Amino acid sequence: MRTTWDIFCNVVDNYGDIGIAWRLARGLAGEHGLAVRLWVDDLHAFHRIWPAINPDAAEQSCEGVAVRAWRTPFAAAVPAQVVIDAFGCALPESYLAAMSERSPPPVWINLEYLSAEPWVAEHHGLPSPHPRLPLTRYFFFPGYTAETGGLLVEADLAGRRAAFVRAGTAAFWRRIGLDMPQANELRVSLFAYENPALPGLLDAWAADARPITCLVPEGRIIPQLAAWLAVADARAGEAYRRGALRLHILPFLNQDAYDHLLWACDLNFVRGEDSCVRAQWAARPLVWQAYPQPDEAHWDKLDALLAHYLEGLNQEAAHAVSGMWRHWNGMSDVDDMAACWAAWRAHQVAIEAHAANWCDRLGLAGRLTGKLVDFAENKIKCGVFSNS
Ligand code: TRH
Repeated sequence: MRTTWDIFCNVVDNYGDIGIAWRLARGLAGEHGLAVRLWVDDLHAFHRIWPAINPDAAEQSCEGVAVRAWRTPFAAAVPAQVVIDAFGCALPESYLAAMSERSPPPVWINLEYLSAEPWVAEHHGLPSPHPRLPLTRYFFFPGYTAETGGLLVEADLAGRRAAFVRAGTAAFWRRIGLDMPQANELRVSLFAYENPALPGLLDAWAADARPITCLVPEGRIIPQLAAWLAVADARAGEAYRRGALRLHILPFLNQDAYDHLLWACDLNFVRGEDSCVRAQWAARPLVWQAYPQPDEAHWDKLDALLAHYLEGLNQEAAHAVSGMWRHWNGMSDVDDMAACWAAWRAHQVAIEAHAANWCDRLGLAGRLTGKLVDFAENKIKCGVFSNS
């Protein structure tokens, strides 16, 4: 009998929550052969990253995953053997009660946000007894070291990416309406939150000595982009030229096509959590905009990832990368954008080589789906079901 898994995803905002929950569900079902049910409270957000999803269906099956609309009040459902609440979302009370009535109770795991901060390893796997019910919830922390829950990645990703880079880029560019890049051209993807540093970056690109093509999937950055272009709106399918810079607005892509964009570009501006990890697996240089948090808590996250990411890169190139990342995230101790961009350009070759090496090293953290399955199966085998 296949082990049954329930994943609960409450979409707080944006696409990271559902993006990660969907990637995880696909991996557990497709690679591990598990019976996975994914409960999502916002199927419209889901539909955006995976258009095959019907946003109005209470129940549907997609890619071997049973997808369920998570509605209030919550309809009675028999809990799975393993229950995951993604990012600490509160499970429905009736479902929790049903969990506590199961014998043995399910293995209950809270999948946390990813961080490169050192405390993550100490907290990974810790139990927390429920205050009332005979249930124990375990904290599962993704991370960049072997002591953590590792990173979301498919077993065949490196092979698929290599095949795409070898033979698939021309078709990809054609599909989105572009020619192959010129020899000295830089292709950049831009996925970002509103950002006061954007006009400075676009100015620097427009003034670059070599052509730059920037591909922008539709999203929150568009109004700011339109303002810089001095146009009323910018829509998918439109293209603009300012100096050395060509800007192409793309439709929002499905999750797999977005990977192709990351693999095809020379540099990727990414944000949040999932696109940041995908850009690292793309083995290309990236600039990360961390999800803004109160009291600038995201700056610690950014510096923690930089500290890992820059290991092994020569000092000047490392300075150029951290200058770009920190300036892009509003950290004040860095040069203006023109200087940051000039430094990045000056060290581009070293930065590109480093991105490929980093991607090889990332594997040392382990694959999150496999680690999660081992963790849950161990708990099932050991019969660690009570909250003692
Ligand atoms: O959308 P985000 O800003 O999500 C954020 C973060 O996850 C953040 O950590 C979390 O706290 C907050 O939501 C609530 O960025 P992220 O994580 O990169 O997720 C974007 C998803 O959208 C990712 O799965 C890739 C996908 N995507 C597409 O499928 N098509 C596209 O065209 C683009 C640009 C992204």
